[in-house]
Amino acid sequence: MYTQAMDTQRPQAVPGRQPQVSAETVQAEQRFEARIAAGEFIEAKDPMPEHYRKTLVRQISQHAHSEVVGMLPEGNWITRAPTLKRKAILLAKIQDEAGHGLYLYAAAETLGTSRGDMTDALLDGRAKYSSIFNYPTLTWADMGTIGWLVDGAAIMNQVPLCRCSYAPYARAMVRICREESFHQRQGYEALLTMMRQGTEAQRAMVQDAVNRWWWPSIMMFGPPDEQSPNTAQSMRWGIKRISNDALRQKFIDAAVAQARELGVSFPDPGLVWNEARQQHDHGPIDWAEFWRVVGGDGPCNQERLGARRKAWEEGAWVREAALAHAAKRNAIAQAA
Ligand code: BYC
Repeated sequence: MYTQAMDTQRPQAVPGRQPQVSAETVQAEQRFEARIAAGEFIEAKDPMPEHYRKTLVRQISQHAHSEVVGMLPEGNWITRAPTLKRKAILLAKIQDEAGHGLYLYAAAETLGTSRGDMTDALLDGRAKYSSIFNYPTLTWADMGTIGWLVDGAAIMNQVPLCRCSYAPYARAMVRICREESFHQRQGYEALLTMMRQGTEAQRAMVQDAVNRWWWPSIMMFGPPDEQSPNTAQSMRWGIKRISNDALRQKFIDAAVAQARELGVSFPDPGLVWNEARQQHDHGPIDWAEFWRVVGGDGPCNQERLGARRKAWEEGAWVREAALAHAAKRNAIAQAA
C-alpha cells in the first residue's frame, strides 16, 4: 500500500484473501526503491511504502519514549547533586532529553501518528523504550557513568541516524547528537574528577557503577544481528546505516581506551584485544536478561511506567489549560 505519509486511512485486509497489488503500486514501489538506491532523502509528504512508514514510526516512537523515560533515572539525583555546578549540569542534561523526546515525537507525527496515540501506547505498556532505563541509579557515580557509557552508546547508535533516509528523523538527529556529545563529555569529566581528585571510597564508587552499567550499556544496541528481525530491511531502506553488532563493536573498542585513561576496568574477563581482527573480543552477553528487561521484568520497569503514568495524570490540568488558552486566542483572532 502506497500512501502520502499524512494519510492515515488504510483499507482493511480481508482475512484469507491475498491483497491485490496493482501495477501502479508496483511502479511506485520501484520508484521508491530507486530513490533509496540513489541515496535520496524521503520527505514527509513523499509517497512511501506502508511498511517503511510503520518501521519508522516504530523506531522513532521507541526512541522518543526512551528519551522521556530516560529522564527518570537521572531525575532521581537532581536534589542530591554534590555541588551547585553539578546540579545545574544535570538539570540542563535532563531538560535536553525532554527536548529530544519532543523533536522525535514531532518527527513521528509527520508520519501520521499522533503524539497522543504514542503516549497511550507507552502508558498502557504496548510500546517499547530502551532497556537501559530499567536499571536503578544507586550512587552519584551512576550519573557520570550514564553520561559516559549510556550517552556514549547512544551517540554511537545515533550519529549514523543523522543520515537516515527519512529526512525529518535525520534532521532531528543532527541536533540531538550535538547535545548527546556534551552529555557524554560531562559524564566522563565527572568520573575523571572523582578518579583523579577523589577519595579511595569515591574511586571505588566509580568502579562499582561501571561494573553495574557495562553489560546493560552494550545491550542497548539491541539483539545480535542474526536475531534482529528488523535490521536487514531497515538497512536496505537506509533507516539504519550500521548493524547492531557493528555498532556494539565500535562502542566497545572506543570504551576500552577511555576506561584505561580513567583508571577503571570492565567486568568482563573475556574482553581482550584480538590482533587478527584488530578489534576487541568480549565475553558472552546475557541475552536472556535483555529480553526479560525488554519484556517488562527488569529491576525498575514498574517504577518507570508508574512514574510516567503519574506524571501524565497530574499534568492533565496543564494540557486542559493550554487547550483552553489556545481556543480563547483562536476565538479572539477570528473575531478581530
Ligand atoms: N531496548 O530488530 P531489532 C536515549 C527491540 S538512548 C528495548 O534489532 P531495530 C538516551 C526493538 O525495538 C536509547 N527494546 O530492532 C540516552 C525490536 O522490537 P519491536 C534510545 C529494544 O529497531 C541517554 C526488537 O527489540 N535510542 O534515548 O532494528 C539519556 C528487535 O530488535 C532494544 C534509540 O532508540 C533495547 N535496547 O533496532 C537519555 C535509537 N533493542 O520494536 C536518553 C533509535 C532492540 O519490533 N533506535 N529492541 O517491538 C534504534 O537505533 C533501533 O531501534 C535499535 C533496535 C538499534 C534500538
